[in-house]
Amino acid sequence: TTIRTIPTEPIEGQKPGTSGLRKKTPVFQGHHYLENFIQSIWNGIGGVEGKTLVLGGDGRHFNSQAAQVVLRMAAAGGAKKVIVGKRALLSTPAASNLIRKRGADGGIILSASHNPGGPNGDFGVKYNTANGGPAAEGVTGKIFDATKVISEFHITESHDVGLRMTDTVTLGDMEIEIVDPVGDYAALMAELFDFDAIRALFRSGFRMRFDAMHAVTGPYASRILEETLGASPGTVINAIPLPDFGEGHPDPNPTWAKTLWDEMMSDSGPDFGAASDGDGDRNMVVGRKCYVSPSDSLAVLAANATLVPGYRDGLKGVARSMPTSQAVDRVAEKLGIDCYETPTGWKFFGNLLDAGRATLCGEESFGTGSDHVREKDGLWAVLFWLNILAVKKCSVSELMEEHWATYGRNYYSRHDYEAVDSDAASGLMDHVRGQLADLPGKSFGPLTVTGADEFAYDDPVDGSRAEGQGLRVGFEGGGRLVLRLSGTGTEGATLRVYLEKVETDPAQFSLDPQDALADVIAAAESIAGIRERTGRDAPDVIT
Ligand code: VG1
Ligand code: CO
Repeated sequence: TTIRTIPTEPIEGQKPGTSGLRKKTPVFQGHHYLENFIQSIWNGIGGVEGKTLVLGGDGRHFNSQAAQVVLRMAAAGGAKKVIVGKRALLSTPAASNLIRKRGADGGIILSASHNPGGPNGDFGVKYNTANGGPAAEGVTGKIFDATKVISEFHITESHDVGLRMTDTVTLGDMEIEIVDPVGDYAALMAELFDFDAIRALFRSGFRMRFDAMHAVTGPYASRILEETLGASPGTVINAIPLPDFGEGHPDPNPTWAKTLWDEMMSDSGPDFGAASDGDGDRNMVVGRKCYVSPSDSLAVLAANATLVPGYRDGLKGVARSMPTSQAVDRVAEKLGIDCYETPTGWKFFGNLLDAGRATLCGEESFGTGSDHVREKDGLWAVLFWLNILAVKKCSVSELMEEHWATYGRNYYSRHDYEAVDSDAASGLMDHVRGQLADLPGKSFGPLTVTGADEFAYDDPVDGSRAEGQGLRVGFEGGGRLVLRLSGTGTEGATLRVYLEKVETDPAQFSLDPQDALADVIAAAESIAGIRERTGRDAPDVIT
């Protein structure tokens, strides 16, 4: 094999966002676009010579072709070995696990996660470091710097490497190990959870539906839930990963997982429903006629963790992203453990997990995880719930009622305005930012502002600081309004409005969150002027 050096020029806008670089698929397929970014990763991390990398993706359109480019460029860079999932598939948590288990130096994940795929959908590339987690800001900064000065890339000339069977092959001097994407991950789950108890639960007639949304978790969920744990055939729906996710939007929420949602909201629905996203790191959990908000899910897992073998000894601490509701804070308080508040994006949890300060982490965006890997993990959260239900022998709604009775209920909702004009969105943020100093003491209907600021985070482990991480307004009684712009979108700007209200009166625990939050929603409108500035009457997605 010959290594070729190809002259190139910097391409604008290759700046990794909340979770890697995401662009429209045709942009990624453009001249040298992928090659420039991969070479910039190699350059940003000091080269890949002698290193071992993990490689896999969520199977979306362009996944296979991109994997071949990464393999050829890893070989050209002198990498010692690449461990790649069969058919270039690996869920994000499975990739994280492989990096850790095999002591690899890092990994490349080909995914735009919950964004739609296909020829006109989105594609993405993410670099994870040796701890198995998304590269921290210091590293992504170096990669971005490298994209701005790149002048050439290196690639081997070769035929495509066959990835259809588990095998070990070579590309030039580089070894390629093609692995079963599910095996190691399934083994890890069996270590953490009481599989016998979950098997008994399914044997007792407990019915479940898992919507894999034609994304990467299909093979994982089929193997673990149906083949290993004995859930009845058909429990996993949309189980075959498709390059365009069956024209769906692989985002597990009430809007996009509509089929599952409708089934769960009917009287004769299954006992338990769940869904996962494109790359398998998100989860939605829903009981019969009982939706569990992701923020509540994190709180419930924390409160019941010692019922699960992998967490029997208790939690070292918990962490949540800033916009995530404070439900878990109440659990941490009761348990007497630390609760950290980090900026949005899993990369900010890495140091806390590595330092043993937090065991469980979560985000309001359907992300929950623990120190078993360094990514959020969809199927893990689902198994955690199953394990708790198997031990407590109660329904999801009974468990939620018990939880709220103990800790109170943090009503919570997120309103997303998608593909908003970028200038209008930044104008809105500037408008709110300009009011922050004057807001405390002001009232909006029955709500009085107690504090308002722009969130900045000082990492307690390495001292790094992340600024400009969202605007937050706190109200008397613990309610909050948070505004931020998405860092994963590929079209215009996406405005996220996060709404929270603390309720301690048990008579008020069963309201529709949109009704319970009406005052906070009205305050958001008065403060931010969302309708006028975005030109929208209502959010595109409510979760
Ligand atoms: C969104 C979520 C964030 C999550 C990120 C990646 O980011 O809000 O909580 O970590 O997606 O998730 P943003 O910047 O668009 O709000 V995934 O499953 O798409 O990797
Ligand atoms: Co994801």
